Amino acid sequence: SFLKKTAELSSEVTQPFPNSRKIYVQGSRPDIRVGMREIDQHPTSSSFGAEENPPIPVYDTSGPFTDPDVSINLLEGIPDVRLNWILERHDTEQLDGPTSEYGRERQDDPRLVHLRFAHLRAPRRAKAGKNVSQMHYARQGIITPEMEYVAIRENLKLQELRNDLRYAKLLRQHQGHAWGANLPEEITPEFVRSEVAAGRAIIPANINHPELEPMIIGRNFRVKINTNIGNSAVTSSIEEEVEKMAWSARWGGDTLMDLSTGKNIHETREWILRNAPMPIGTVPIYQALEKVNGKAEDLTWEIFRDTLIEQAEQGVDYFTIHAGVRLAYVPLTADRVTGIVSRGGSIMAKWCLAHHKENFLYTHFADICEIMKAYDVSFSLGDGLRPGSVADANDRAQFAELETLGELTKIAWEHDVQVMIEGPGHVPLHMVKENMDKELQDCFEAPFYTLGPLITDIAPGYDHITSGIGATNIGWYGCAMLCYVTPKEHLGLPNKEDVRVGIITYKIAAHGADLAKGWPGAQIRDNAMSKARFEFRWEDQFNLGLDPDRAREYHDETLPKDSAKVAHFCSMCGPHFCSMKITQDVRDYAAKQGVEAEAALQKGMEEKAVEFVKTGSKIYHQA
Ligand code: IRN
Ligand code: FE2
Repeated sequence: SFLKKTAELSSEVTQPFPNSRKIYVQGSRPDIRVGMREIDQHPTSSSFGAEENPPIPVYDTSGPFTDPDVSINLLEGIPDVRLNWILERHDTEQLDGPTSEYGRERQDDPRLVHLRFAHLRAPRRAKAGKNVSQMHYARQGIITPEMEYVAIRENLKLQELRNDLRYAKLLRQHQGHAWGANLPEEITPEFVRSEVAAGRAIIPANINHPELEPMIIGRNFRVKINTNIGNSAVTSSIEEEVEKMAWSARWGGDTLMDLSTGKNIHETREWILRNAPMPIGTVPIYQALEKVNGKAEDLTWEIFRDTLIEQAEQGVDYFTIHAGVRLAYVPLTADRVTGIVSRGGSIMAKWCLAHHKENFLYTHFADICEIMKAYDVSFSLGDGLRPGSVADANDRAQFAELETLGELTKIAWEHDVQVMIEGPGHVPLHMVKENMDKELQDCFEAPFYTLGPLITDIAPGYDHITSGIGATNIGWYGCAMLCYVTPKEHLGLPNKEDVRVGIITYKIAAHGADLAKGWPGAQIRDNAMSKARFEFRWEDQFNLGLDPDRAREYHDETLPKDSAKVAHFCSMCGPHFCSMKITQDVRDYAAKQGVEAEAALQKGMEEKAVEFVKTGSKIYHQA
């Protein structure tokens, strides 16, 4: 009954987006099929006839969940789209079973056996002496299928659109400004390779996560967002966590961190991974702490090491490792307003103080690299000393840690292990740019991955916004990935609705940054939306949005009738005072009269002025 119950996702998660189609763009070989979504639009009808509005392709993180042609059985996991790429490299070997102690003990768990049979999978590991990281391949000049996949994904059919007359106007775009970045006109697989080789971008892709649809994190690519699930909920079940993962994929989460700490942690992770199209990250020190019953001082390198291997063999794509919390930095937090706010940071600080020894993650860093490269797990070097209040922003503790993360980046790169750097936290707006600049300098341009930052501390309940503002700014300055914050930040565990709001907020931040940077083609969706809005194509306006359901719901709150979906007004200004309606009337008038636009505008406005005086009492709202 347990298995039966967890076999299906809710229709809320799997229903296709309105008027959208899942499409696949094929690469140089048939098994490189990159999923995208295309939003169909209605034609424009005017007095001059009907004009076709072409479909708008959008980046799609929802994997197979929104593809009606793929039937999902959570018991079996989603298709292994990447498996053949891993096998054909002939540099890995399949193990008899998990090699970690903890993994072995759970090998025959009835809740896992099913998944493993379905996939006939035991973990794989690099053959002796081999390094299976994408960075390692890139540095040898090899373009992997994963690299080609992300190149197609980032391009989003732009070349095709440029050759299609129907998109001519939609391609109009303002000149952006990318701070010190180098955005190409077209993303080629070779460009992807060179960015990964240089360490400026990472493709988190564990060889034990064959279900992954590869994606790239780097400042010369689209800005990405990370979502978190799990947390401390003792109440939430495995099925709920899997549902949350799919929910995150649906709304646009590019990566997902499983921060579960409760019971069934290993089993939950297995279910998530076998069904996750996006890279999955974890903070292994959380599970290690559970293994010593929450007593930080009892942590050992051996327990931590076993946890790393356990999770690497399950397929976790990136690990947050708080190796920059050095013993000498802990006293630097003494005068802070909010001390150490990072969970992982506080665990390591406690261990350092209890033993008066250097952080074992720091002293064993090279050993960690050996594990990472045997599975291609990427580092997300943790910001254990990030500021938890604007008062503590950019202080010595924070920056001392950042400098150490730079030192560790170099060591990881000597092993060809992929790295990104975690960043703050709470930072007032005028101090945000310094964070980005210093990260690029100290960490040799490794991708930055920040939590917000929150630009003020005064708005509990709205911290998706306080942080979304900081995130938009740092994304523009060159931050590669933004860790989402939900409205429940500082207050409680987010529910499904909070997750959705958090994701949409961060999609706005990431897209705003792409626009500001001048990412090629970023503005197409805005242009399509604005055209639909101007032409009162209400359905298209909803459907082109990040959250079509919410847009429709808000519209229908005051004008629920179907007829309102073609009306040339909304309830905001009412029928007579819609500026867009007036402009259109003016244009029609100009076309009919054959008068110059300027003159028509003048004349039209005078007529509207008369109308205004007559019907002024009908204003419903004013924004
Ligand atoms: C991102 C940037 N800085 C921190 N994060 C995320 O915060 C990190 O990736 C993880 O998901 C979460 C919890 O980290 P701490 O509190 O253990 O540092
Ligand atoms: Fe905070």
